Amino acid sequence: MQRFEHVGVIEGYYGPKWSHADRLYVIERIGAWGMNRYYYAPKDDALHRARWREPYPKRDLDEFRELVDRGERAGVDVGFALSPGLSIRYASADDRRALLDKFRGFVDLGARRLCLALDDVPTRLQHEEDQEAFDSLGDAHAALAVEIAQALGADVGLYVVPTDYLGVGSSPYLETLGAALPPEIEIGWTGRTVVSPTIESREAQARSAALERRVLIWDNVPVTDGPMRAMLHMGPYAGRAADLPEYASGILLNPMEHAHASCVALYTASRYAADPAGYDPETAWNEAIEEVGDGEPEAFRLFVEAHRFSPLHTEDRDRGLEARFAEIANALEDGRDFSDLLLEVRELAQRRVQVAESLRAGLTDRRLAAEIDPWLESHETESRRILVSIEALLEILADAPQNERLFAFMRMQGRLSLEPDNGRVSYGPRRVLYPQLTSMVEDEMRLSVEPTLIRDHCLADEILEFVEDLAMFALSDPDA
Ligand code: LTM
Repeated sequence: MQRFEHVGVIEGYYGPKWSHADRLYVIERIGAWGMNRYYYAPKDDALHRARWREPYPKRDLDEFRELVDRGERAGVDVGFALSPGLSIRYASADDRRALLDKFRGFVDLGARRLCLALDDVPTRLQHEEDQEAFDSLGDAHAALAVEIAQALGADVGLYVVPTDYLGVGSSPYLETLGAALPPEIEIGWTGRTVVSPTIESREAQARSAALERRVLIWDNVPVTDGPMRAMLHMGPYAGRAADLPEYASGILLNPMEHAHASCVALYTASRYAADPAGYDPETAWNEAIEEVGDGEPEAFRLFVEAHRFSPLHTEDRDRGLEARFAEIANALEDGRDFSDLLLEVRELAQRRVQVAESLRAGLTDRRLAAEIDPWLESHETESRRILVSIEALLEILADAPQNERLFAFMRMQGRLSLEPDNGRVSYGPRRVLYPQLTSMVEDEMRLSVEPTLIRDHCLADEILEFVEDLAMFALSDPDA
């Protein structure tokens, strides 16, 4: 039975980078959870990507050295990525030397893992000299990777993130890399799309066959960059096949820009990696809540329940609340009395309205409290919208004079109109685009069949609309 060799994090998203303190924190946490890799690859670090030729200043190098040292103590190999593909001239000896020198700088700090990140760069050779020197982009990438690996020697592990990094089919580009790169060079893959809802073993098998080695999965979980920025992905790691180690040498999770909030997904992934066949996402998620939500685990549980939605969990908005609400809808349809259920939902909503205050005051991890604050706001607002509408419905359906029932509906609308919208998503998205693609090849790029543009999927809105429809029915003139 194969096991994963590499398990950890690749900080490889677009947007604000983690702070040095965040990285030290995550390296320690993941090491304690049995993970063994952290790669530095933030897309918005200009010196990693757009201005890759320029050296890092001493201050950055000192911090990098501290990461390597901390990693050593925590059992985590700290690696560094460079992403030269936006401007490199593959045929230029000067460019290749500049890249190698910069990689060597990381080795001098003690790093023994490097990553050549060629994702999200032009998918054709751009420069005339390159078109003359190489038959294809694949040839240029293969030649560069082999040269770097040979120059750095066997002590350094090289991870290549190819330009064609998703999908299940093969391509001439992938076959070129597979055939040219020695087996000890790891090659990346994100699954059948960018944020793969599941990773099936037959998909991994196909990609590993094309690349002639086990793939090292760059898993875009729980990342929320680009059009996903309004989301907070707090669900458990899920949907990855139990026999993935047969075809994958490891998994590296690409986190959210919120380092501490990413720890729910990271912890659960560590449990999956330790025992893919025995992994139970909900057990791991409950353990993560206790640890990450230290100080206020019950409030934290209610909060993360409302932030589980992601391509891995497209039905999760707040399962407890949703189940009770569905019972009301069923009772109404069957003509049964649902007043007790309404009281129960009111209580669920009251508890949820308190969550933000409890977490602001009681979470032990203050950095986590700060990261999630915009979502505490949206959670509080949406919870209050639910509570206001349920309280109004209780009044509207009460045995009371018609004018009082009608005023209750108007008061409800007045209160709802004052609720702010900060654009963050709680209880499921009103609108979000997931960057799900079928191919990274320029002319073949299409949106995939996975849920991509999600609209009108907020549970708070659904509860509100249910209440409004019922209220309008109960309050309208039956003879009109
Ligand atoms: O996934 C890869 C290999 N590259 C980029 C990431 O940098 C980015 O964070 C994710 C999610 O948007 N998508 C990518 O294509």
